[in-house]
Amino acid sequence: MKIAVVVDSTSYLPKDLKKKHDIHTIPLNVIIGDRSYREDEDIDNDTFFVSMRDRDELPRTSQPSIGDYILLLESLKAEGYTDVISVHLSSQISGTYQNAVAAGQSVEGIEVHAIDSEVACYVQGFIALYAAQNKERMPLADLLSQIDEMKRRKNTNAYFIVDTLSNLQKGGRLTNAQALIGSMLKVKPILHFKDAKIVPFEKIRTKKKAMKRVEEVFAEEMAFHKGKPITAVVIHSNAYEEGQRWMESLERQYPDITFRLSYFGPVIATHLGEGALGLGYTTYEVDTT
Ligand code: MYR
Repeated sequence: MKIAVVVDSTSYLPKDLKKKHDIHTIPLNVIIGDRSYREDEDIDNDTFFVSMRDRDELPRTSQPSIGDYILLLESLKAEGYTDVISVHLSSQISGTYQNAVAAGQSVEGIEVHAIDSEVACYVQGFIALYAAQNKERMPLADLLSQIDEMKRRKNTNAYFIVDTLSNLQKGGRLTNAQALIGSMLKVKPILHFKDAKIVPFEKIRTKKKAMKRVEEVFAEEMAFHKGKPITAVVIHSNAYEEGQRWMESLERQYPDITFRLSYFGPVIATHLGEGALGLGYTTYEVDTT
């Protein structure tokens, strides 16, 4: 048995880290005007944010096609892989996971174990890292059941704050959007994933207070998980300095926790807009160096 680990581009794990752990990537696409770009390959963050600002209409996004996925599986099979653990953003916000399952069913000789991370971004990346770092250390069935446990009981969790709900609403990725928008126009909502869907956690008046509230919830969850090897991540949408300051302040409060700074790339930033911030963590040991 030879196991490959695949993650889609929305994990935004650094290229070097993926290389170190032999993690393969399948890109999602962002469509600006009439051009489609494969995330991470055809467009970088700076170019994306400039184009988004320059246009009236929002970019669109799309999952990798089944055909793209089949090509990746064929090349992994040619390299001798027999199994693939394929980690994807939540199946309730993208068809990526479903396409991984469908592609797996149509290629003989390689088995795809598709994982619906039920989150996205670097937090989903934690699962891919855990899979890659343990695929030779434990039987596959045990690893898959550990991954399942990693998603439960807030062992891997995230909160995020957006400047406006408008992108999420236009892109149709907010559950019960119509009912919420009216009551949330003048607030900075804290959002999270529940049953793999994006739902509001709390409504707060200002971004500063929303960040403080996320810190309070984080503190409660860290107390609950006391003694576990936490790795946490601050994620920003084209707000590097704000993200960096938040991460440094958290590092001072939690000297025992490893913090990373990451970003919302083109596909996710299309739906969150600029200025969004996220804080996520896992209680499972992962090497992010
Ligand atoms: C597609 O077109 O298939 C991609 C759709 C992506 C929707 C993204 C919605 C926002 C996710 C926020 C994740 C925050 C994690 C901390």
